[in-house]
Amino acid sequence: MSLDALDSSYTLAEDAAKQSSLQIPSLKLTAEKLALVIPALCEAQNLPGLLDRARAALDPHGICYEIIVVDDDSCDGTAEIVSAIALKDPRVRLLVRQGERGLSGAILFGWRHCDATVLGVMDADLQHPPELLPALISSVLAGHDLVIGSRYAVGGQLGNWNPVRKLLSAAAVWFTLPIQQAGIRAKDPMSGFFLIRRQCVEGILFQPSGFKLLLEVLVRCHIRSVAEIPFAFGLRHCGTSKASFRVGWDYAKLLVRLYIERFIFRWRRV
Ligand SMILES: Nc1nc2c(ncn2[C@@H]2O[C@H](COP(=O)(O)OP(=O)(O)OP(=O)(O)O)[C@@H](O)[C@H]2O)c(=O)[nH]1
Ligand SMILES: [Mg+2]
Repeated sequence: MSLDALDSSYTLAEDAAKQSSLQIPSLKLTAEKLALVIPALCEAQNLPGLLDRARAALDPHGICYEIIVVDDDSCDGTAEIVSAIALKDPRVRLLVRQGERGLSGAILFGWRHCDATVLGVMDADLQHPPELLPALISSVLAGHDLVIGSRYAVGGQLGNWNPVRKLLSAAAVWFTLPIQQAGIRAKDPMSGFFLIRRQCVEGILFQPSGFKLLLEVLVRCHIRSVAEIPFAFGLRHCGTSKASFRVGWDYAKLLVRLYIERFIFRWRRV
């Protein structure tokens, strides 16, 4: 799936808190716009609080933005709740996909259905602090193509994970190191919280069924510079996790595919 196929109780890590209070250039003045996609599957209880906090974080900075919730036809009233909010605030939009599933596909769907110059994503379950958004935008406007809310950057935290999950996560990150592009290697290539310049993802083919879009971005896109801003990964506020054995299996398949692309196809072209 390529973008040009269509029209177009957390605590902020100290550094991040400092950065989020920075004065940032107005996106209005720079003719730029942020589209923040929130992929959602049965997140009705989390979204009102998240949307309130995201708007409260962005509004004081005069940023031109829209928040797009991409719901895969959840049956818990997610669409109804977001529609009611969107009726009162046109900067909030709801897109519903029917008969489709897949986190990466949902994000790409939202990005394709907007005209923003800066594209972003964050989870719906409040594990990603919306108060970090101004710092992320500031960093994009300062010249970085990709800015990641990072659990592994100095000052970031993984949260209340058990040691086995921490170990698996660290191993999963380690396996990405050989395939990430030299010079722009990220410490947290599996974060679901990042902003990227639109031109970096246009024309790139991604795997819509995947759960780790950022890794594909880091491997496949032409990115000149990456910044990571630390944050403390929170606990899921309400609802249930969609991470499953299947997600782990899909991740393993994605890694194999990226390794093949990186080392075998490239080798053959030589
Ligand atoms: N639209 C859509 N959203 C999805 C899908 N799968 C997951 N999501 C959303 O993607 C985000 C990440 O999913 P989570 O279940 O929180 O995954 P996780 O954060 O890795 O796992 P936990 O730490 O256990 O919460 C959440 O906002 C989900 O609602 C999907 O198939 N379609
Ligand atoms: Mg989550």
